[in-house]
Amino acid sequence: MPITEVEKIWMDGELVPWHEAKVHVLSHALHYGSGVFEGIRAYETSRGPAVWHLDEHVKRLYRSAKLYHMEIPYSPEALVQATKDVIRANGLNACYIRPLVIRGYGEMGVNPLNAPVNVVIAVWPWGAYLGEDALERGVRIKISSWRRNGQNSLPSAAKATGQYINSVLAKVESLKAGYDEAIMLNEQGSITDGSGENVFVVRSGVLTTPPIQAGCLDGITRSTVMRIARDLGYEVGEENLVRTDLYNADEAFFTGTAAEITPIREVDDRVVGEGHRGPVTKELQGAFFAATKGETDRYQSWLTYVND
Ligand code: PPE
Repeated sequence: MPITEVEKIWMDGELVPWHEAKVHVLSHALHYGSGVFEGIRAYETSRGPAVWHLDEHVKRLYRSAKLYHMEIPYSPEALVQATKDVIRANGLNACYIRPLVIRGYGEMGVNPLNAPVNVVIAVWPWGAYLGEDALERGVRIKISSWRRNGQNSLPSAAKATGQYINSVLAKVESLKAGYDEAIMLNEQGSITDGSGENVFVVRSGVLTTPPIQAGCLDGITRSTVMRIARDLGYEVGEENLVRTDLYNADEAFFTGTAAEITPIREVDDRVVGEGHRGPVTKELQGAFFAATKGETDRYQSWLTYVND
């Protein structure tokens, strides 16, 4: 998806012009994937832009950094403030937010420990991740022939840049075969997640999503949707799923910061349910988007208002 450029990027404590936010080609992370990152969204509300689950995303960023022995040279509070500052500096009402912590320039060789740690927060307007009509029509997906990286190779508890090369294999395979997205199985054959989304199935009014231990990212939208669904009275379980659980579901959908709640209408050329967005998915989308706009009192604490 092409990037919509804005004015400024927050880089190592300063707001720099978009085209000056550069790193050296010998930066460690470019060669060895030694970076951790987040994907966050800010939504438009009647009180101005508000960042969705900012504290949760910042916490996950620190957990990811800890796994790779990266010391982030800022406090979580400073990164929260920087996020607000960069949104304000660009005058955005709604945007995607990409914090990135990398091992920078100064050392070559796999050992990252002596390379500096650089921190960037970029923002830009980003529409529907899987296409403009995907939120309504749903997407066609394929179970990838590529397996998800295992918990003892590239742990899914961290959101590291390097592990996305695994997602790239799956995503490209699915696109070249004419699908919109891929889902990867783990080495045991259970469903993990999409190349950039968690997955849920609905059957007889019960929602099920794979447990984190299956190898999916501990998605913040996943937890949010579990909470919203329970509040709406649905039973929600975390259980290992196999590919036929997707084929035989009444409904299936993806969750993710970028993907939000995207219905899945076909898996491996099998129509899921009625082949369009189902009623449960629609209800969850309605509750989700109302909350992002600040319209739901009980979920106000999930929003950080940029202008406060
Ligand atoms: N699984 C994967 C592999 C993943 O990358 C994401 C987020 C999720 C699940 C959902 O997690 P959460 O956003 O916390 O609900 N993927 C991010 C990056 C997408 C990209 O193409 O870049 C995102 O959605 O921001």
